[in-house]
Amino acid sequence: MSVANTVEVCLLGSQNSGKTSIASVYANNIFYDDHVSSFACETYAKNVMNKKELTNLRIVDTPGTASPQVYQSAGVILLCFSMEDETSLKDLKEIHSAELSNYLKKRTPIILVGTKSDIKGTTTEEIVSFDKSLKIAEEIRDIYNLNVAGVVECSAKTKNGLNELFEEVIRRALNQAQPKKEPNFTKYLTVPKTKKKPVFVSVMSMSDMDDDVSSFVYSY
Ligand SMILES: Nc1nc2c(ncn2[C@@H]2O[C@H](COP(=O)(O)OP(=O)(O)OP(=O)(O)O)[C@@H](O)[C@H]2O)c(=O)[nH]1
Ligand SMILES: [Mg+2]
Repeated sequence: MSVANTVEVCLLGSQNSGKTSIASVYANNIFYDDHVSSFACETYAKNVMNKKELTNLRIVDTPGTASPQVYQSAGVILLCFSMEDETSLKDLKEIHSAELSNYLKKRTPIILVGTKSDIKGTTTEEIVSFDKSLKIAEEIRDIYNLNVAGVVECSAKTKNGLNELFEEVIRRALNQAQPKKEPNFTKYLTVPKTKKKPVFVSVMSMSDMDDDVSSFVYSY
């Protein structure tokens, strides 16, 4: 089966927020317990079935921030925070969104991703609640007029919520209809009205691609 379309998604967020783990587990099924800080952007790729068509998903993992060219070309942006570290959530508002509002010229859909959801119930430390992350998501949407689609909680360690996250990424990138019922670890926001036209990722034919190579990684 040939690839019907390509979707690029960019992972941003503080150090240690679990970006590489999300990309590595979803694309290659590999989870590392040790934290090895990323120093450069790295792109993971995976072919995913979506509505009986093959979508080539390119997941751009960053060291936390990236030059505008990197996220400007993405069809969806994932702003990641660790559910065990409230500062990483605040950083999304104070650092990452402030930068996006300056350099992101398109209405790219943005999803806040609460990572490490498996720690719920395993620690006495306070973890970031869904309500808290939703409040920040709404603030980012309203203060910076960014196209914040919602919040998804997931775990790279247990894979809980990971498929749903990337299904949502593909739906948003290709502007497909949302499911009628949200999973209970997901909350979508109402998108503010804007005069700007929405920009969607280009849908291209990649029939010459080797379908057997469903997952690979390269750096730049
Ligand atoms: N319990 C748990 N730990 C996780 C999960 N995801 C990542 N971690 C751990 O969190 C640490 C950081 O994960 P990374 O994926 O390297 O984080 P990162 O955001 O890429 O970090 P930088 O590259 O430094 O920005 C590692 O020790 C991971 O094992 C998760 O879902 N659950
Ligand atoms: Mg990393």
